[in-house]
Amino acid sequence: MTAAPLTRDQVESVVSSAVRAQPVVDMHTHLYAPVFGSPVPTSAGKADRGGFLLWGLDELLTYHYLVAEVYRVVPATVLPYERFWKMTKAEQADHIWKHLFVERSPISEACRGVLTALRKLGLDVSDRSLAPARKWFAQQDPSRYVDRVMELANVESITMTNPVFDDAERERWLKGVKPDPRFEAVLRIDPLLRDWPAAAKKMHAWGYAVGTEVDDATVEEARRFLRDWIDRQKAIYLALSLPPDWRYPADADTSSGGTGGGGISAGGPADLLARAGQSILERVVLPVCAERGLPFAMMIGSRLRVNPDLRDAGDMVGKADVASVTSLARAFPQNKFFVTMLSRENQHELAVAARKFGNLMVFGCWWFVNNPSLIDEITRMRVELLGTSFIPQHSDARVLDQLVYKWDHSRGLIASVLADKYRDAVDAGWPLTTADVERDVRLYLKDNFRDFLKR
Ligand code: FIX
Ligand code: ZN
Repeated sequence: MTAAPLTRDQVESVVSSAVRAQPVVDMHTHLYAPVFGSPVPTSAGKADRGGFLLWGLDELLTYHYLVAEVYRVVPATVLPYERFWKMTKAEQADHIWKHLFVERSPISEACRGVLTALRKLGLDVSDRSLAPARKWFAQQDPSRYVDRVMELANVESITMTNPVFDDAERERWLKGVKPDPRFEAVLRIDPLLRDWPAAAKKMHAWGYAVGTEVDDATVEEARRFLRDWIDRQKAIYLALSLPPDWRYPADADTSSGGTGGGGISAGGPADLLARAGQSILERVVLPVCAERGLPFAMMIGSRLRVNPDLRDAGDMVGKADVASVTSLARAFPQNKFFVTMLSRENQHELAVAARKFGNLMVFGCWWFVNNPSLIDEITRMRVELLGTSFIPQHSDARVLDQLVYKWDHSRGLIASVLADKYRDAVDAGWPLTTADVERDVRLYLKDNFRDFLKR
């Protein structure tokens, strides 16, 4: 017997409960399983020794989003970058807390996120002091803390980002590492397309007979390199980010409004780099992804290190070319593409592109569009254009505790959009049930991702 259809007034609470109750599979983060190790705080005056799994108050406060924001308040002419980077994490955190939380109201999304995380962890900062919170974090046991955060955030699986061209990452895998099954690996390969000559040099040193020239021998060896690392990491997809001026094909003429291509000086070094990247994409990355049935994730629109002194905080957004995405999806129908774009201006065109290609899965409100006003706008537009066939969000968390706030904030926004859309369906006479809502929410927060991996 089918359950009684929901009334218009029942929709909001049913949707909100379903969204809160549905465990999330977080398809893109920079988090690591505890087995990779965590940074070891060092004494004052020295920066912390690097580590993989970042967690706790000082990491929350020194998130690169907040570093960028504090440098708007205390400029480099007052606090030279080098001096900031020489501080310990605790000293950096104190500096950010003072200037962005105490001396000004913490109302940016990144500031608000810290407050949400602390509140939901049961910490009280009403006295505006960090001391009690610091004491509490110092008492947490990292391995049990992962369980607590995943439970609080209602996240059942964390997808890592594993950049094979990063020496520390590569060494860690070569030593042998078996992540906890709740953490899944993604083979991140940005230099392959962003800087093939540099990538080729590293790969050659690692024993793969590749050359700068992308000839048949290099193609075979580069494919072997990817297969080796997919197997070593048990990677569930391959990923990279691309600059706003990435084009596919690299040399298509766009002066006549042609589809895709162009945007990079013809014949210059940039053009050669673009052509090498295109060969690697067409002859190495996509064939290996297709043979292994793995999606290829493209995160498009990040212009890296426009202010190098800010390090990870120094990256910028740029409007990219959606026609290049459609050219690629059309040229490689046997491949599966996850795509997210960084510029607000690209979102509508990308959603329409996804209507044209079933092998294109749009995901997330990435980085500079991961803010309430834009999550609402983008999710509303995507539901109107794509229905239930997209992945509304990923956290991009770099610090474990961020899962608590990123998913709390996003669940609220996604629920609000869905409630409006379900009310419209009820108003149009559709006999919507709670089971329908729960099924759709599971698609949005888990099954669209899992099913696309298996497709
Ligand atoms: O390329 C990426 O995976 C980006 O998400 C990161 O590079 C970026 O720093 C980030 O963490 C944004 O949220
Ligand atoms: Zn990321």
